[in-house]
Amino acid sequence: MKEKLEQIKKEAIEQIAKSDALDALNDVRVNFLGKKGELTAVLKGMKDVAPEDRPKVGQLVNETRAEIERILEEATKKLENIKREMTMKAEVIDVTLPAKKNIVGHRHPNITTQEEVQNIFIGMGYEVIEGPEIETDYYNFEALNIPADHPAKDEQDTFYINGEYLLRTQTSGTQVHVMEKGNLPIRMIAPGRVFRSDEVDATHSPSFHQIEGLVIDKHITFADLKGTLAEFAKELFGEDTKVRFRPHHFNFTEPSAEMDVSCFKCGGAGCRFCKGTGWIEILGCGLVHPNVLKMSKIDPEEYSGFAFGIGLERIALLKYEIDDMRLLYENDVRFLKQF
Ligand code: 2U9
Repeated sequence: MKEKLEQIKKEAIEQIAKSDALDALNDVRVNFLGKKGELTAVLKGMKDVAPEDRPKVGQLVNETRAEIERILEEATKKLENIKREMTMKAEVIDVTLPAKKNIVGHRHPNITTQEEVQNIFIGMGYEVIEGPEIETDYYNFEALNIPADHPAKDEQDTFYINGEYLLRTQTSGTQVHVMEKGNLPIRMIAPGRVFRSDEVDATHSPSFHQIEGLVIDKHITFADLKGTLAEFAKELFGEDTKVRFRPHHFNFTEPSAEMDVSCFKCGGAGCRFCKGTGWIEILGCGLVHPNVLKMSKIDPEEYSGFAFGIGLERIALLKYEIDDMRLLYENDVRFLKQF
């Protein structure tokens, strides 16, 4: 029996020595120590051993098993170390190689412009309030003193969703929502996307962005409007910027005006940029129409206000000297990353 066990051990050691992979070692383990392995077979044969010899033989079997296990363990560790070293060699990182360039996106010129305009008004104490892009006829037109037969309400100019809802054509509904809440005074700007059923060309898009402003307090006059917007123009286009107001008509303001800034390219002398006039139109404005105040339950005898509207894309095109609005929407990164 002793010889048989010695023989098993010898064979096991030989096979372990020949194993050059972890799988092969596992096969050795199964062949010798497994349920159907050679040592287990010896244990199963114990019934043929004389009872007085059994403890001795049992001890021998256990010792042999322990010895094979120890050698297997040693061999496994050795192979594992070799494997780890090979992996480390294969995965070595050359820290001297140049790093891969991470392409990071950046703000769209529209957003940069919006934030610039917003920050100027935030600096003057205005709140920034966003409203819904889907409005009812009341908030988009009626509450702004735009009558049912006004051409702006024509289906050719407005995207109607159904009889009740439409895509807002201006952000003014946002100010109406704020006025209805009745917390006066109001000093707010409403930035956001608006929609008009326009054909796409160099200066028009069916979806564009506005920033509208509204101030309502006691004793607000046209002087407040002029002072505020003149200061805004200086901050946006430079300290030397002059402004002029030309009479205009809007249903929601009375009196109404359009504001021009002195050309920031030629300083007012006249150039290709300002089409020789020295002036560039940038916004519309006026004192809030008494009807508009009344409809939102504000007493025009006690309160007055001014409002203005800025087309954001127009400002972005001017600031970045882009001559076609379509370039802002084509999303050609090679173009956009210049700004
Ligand atoms: C309320 C009362 C009055 C907002 C105003 C304009 C003048 C204006 C245009 C600028 C270029 C539209 O995007 S554009 O085509 N807007 O000229 N907007 S006053 O007046 C309001 C708004 C809300 C309650």
